Amino acid sequence: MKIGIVCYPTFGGSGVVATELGIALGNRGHEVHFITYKQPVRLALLSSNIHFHEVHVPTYPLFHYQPYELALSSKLVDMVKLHKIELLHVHYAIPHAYAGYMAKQMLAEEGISIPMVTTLHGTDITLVGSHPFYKPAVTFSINKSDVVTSVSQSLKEDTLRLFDVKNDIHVVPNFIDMSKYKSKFTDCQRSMMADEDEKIITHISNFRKVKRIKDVIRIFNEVQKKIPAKLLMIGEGPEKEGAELLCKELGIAEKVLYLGNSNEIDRILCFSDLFLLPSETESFGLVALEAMANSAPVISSDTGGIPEVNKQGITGFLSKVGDVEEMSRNALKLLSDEKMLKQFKQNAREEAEKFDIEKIVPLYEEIYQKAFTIA
Ligand code: GMT
Repeated sequence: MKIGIVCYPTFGGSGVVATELGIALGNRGHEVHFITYKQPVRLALLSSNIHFHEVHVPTYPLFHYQPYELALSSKLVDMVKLHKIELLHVHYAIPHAYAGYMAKQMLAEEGISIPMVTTLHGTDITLVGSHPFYKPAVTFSINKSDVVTSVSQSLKEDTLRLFDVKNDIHVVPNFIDMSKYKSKFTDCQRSMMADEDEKIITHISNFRKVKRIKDVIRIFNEVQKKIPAKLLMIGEGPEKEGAELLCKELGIAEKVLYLGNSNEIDRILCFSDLFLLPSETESFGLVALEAMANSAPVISSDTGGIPEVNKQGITGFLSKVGDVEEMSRNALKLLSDEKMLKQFKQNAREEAEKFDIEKIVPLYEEIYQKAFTIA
């Protein structure tokens, strides 16, 4: 199959999922074309059947906002015609599903019919998409997609609650390539981050409000009062400065390392004892799955799709959003009981295996076949 993938090329989960899916489809013999404004961060290697086409948006002083949707839909039309792309898979409704639908319509004018699969990822529904300023366009583009998928049951329910959706939503969970975790990294840099006797706690995100970064710091603050520990913070975003200030105020700045963005998070997760994800909402929590694949148990909030990934009392603990006290207690309970910690680490890894890419990619291939019969 010749598949065009549209996604955000950044560090966010939707871009990561789209990129890993495209690579896996390429490995399974499909021809994959990524169409976006920058080469996706996880797309290190292009090959004979994995291509990248950059969307250029020329700036013009008249425009206060440059029309990306227009440039994207035009590029989609050109690429579909040039490479004979047979199906479009757009990740994140805004504005990709909208631009995809416009491309479909333009192609139809020329007698070319192409199915479009839209995957909803979370904030395109819960935070941004349901805003009254976007809602009519998002509802329209979801309803005009030939097949719609969501990354969790929880996101499907949110979509049905927030939008007047006419078509079915298929739940296809996010995934992880477990073959990457068969062997441990040999150049493990644990000793550069912490002393032997210190536990390592990790948080990775885009440091936006929804991630409740200050809860991460407060949980760590409670833990480090009782046991030697370091907190590794990976990512960049608007809440970072406030978090750094809070660390200073609490007198723990030396125990918290901010490592910036990284596309090699496994090299840090591989020696992490615990992962913190106290988000306000999370459609899935791909990063929790990545932590679990690296045998790190997860202390998280009990919200959105997180309970579909992190299992209470098995792979970690879940608490009400903002319940820093309980999250700290659970973190301490786990980190101070070596036997329990070992068991949770093993459980986390085993649970992650249920989301192995080998099990999930065929589900997308089935969805593509279905899209052909609908379009
Ligand atoms: O976490 C973010 O804010 C980034 C966002 C994105 O669009 O990349 O992540 C969303 O999609 C991920 C992949 O499907 C999910 O794992 C994240 O849970 C989801 N984020 C939210 O729902 C807040």
